[in-house]
Amino acid sequence: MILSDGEHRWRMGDGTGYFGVVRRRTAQKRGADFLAALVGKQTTCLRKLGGDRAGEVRFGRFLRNSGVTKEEMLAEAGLATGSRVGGRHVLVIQDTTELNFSGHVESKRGFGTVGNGLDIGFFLHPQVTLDAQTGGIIGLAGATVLNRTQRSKTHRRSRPITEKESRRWLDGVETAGRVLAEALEITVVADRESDIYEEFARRPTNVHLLTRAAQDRALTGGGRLFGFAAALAERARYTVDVPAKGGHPARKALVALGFGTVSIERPRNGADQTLPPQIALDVVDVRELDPPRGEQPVHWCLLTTHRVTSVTDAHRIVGWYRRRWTIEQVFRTLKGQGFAIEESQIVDVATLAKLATAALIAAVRVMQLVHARDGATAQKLADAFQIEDEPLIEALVRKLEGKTEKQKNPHPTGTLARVAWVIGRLGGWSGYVGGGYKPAGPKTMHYGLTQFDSIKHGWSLAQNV
Ligand SMILES: [Mn+2]
Repeated sequence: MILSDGEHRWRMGDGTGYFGVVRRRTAQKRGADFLAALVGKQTTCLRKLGGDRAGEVRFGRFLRNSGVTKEEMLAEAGLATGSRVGGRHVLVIQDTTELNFSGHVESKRGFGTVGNGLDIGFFLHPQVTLDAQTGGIIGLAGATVLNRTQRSKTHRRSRPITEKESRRWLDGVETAGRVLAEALEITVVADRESDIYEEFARRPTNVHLLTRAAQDRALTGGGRLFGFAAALAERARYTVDVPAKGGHPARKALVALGFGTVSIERPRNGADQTLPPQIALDVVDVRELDPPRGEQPVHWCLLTTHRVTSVTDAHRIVGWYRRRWTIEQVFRTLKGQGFAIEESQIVDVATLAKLATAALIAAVRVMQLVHARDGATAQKLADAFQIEDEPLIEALVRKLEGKTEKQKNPHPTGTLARVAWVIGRLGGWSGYVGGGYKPAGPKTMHYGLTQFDSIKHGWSLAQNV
């Protein structure tokens, strides 16, 4: 079997070629090669990656012994993302997804349990970076891989597991501030699990927070947060789309928007008593007026360190929070056709964590292209590719364009949309839009990247002659 990142090609079969190359390279570069190799494969299911049983064994050994750690891969991804954020306001969406391998219970070693306490697996907790203005994906800032077997380690018993697990939210904020230091502004966006007093108290000075409230916190001077939010004056009224969920059809909801400033009190129990006793935050509350009977009413109570003093500010905050769906899409891509990470045949947890990390980085790259494909994110090629790739991309445009106007790449040179057109075409997309033709989705983009990486390999060989 051959792995390629478009730049290098290694034969796995003799067991020496790949490792011979690897030893001469820096750790970070190795991480990048490994990722590119992974993107170049259609699935993370080991049997398919390895080809046959013998190949499967070899690939498993490669993953275990390649010397590429998940930390190196994440550092590499973070470095690339950090280099793209200069002068931009970025949203960093963080959330947790559960990888469940209960389909292979008997074969797995070293696993912890996932949410239901019985199945085996672990959690991935990434920080996905977006342009705040357009929503275009810039890349991965970092991620935590959490294996719950840590529960049983004696020396950790002194601290409750819930506290250790909630640490990932604080770590994510710290990572964002460090890795994306070149950004004009950083706003970390997260759901209710991230409503942690310490997170607000310890945020780095260059990071803003936007979190959905989970706790009905005591306010300075009396009263509670949820009562305060419910009593906010209505400042605007508008209609939102509520997507279909669990047997409930999609519907429209009329909502009222309110906002105000609060000072939340340090919790009496649980919180580190050296933290500041109060924190000033702004609240944006979106509440459905007249929810239909039997439907879950729309209600978001958002807490932010940004100042909110106008209806425009409040709408902006809600808009940023709604960008959270991007991370849900990354998770769906990771688990869906193409990557199928939960179907991996790898039996030991350290190797699988490595593979999951690589697949996560690749899934973010795939979603970058999906989001950029219609030009709405107005991104440059450099948000996902190397500037040196441009001559090859232009050669591919010429090769793939048809004779009619409809078959031409409609996007300007140097844009990510132009590259997404190429990658989509390489993945099997017809090139047509509208009239029943579907645009290129994650599976097509993933396959297109495979093709691109092998073409790039051939291209760089030709340039070197
Ligand atoms: Mn969540």
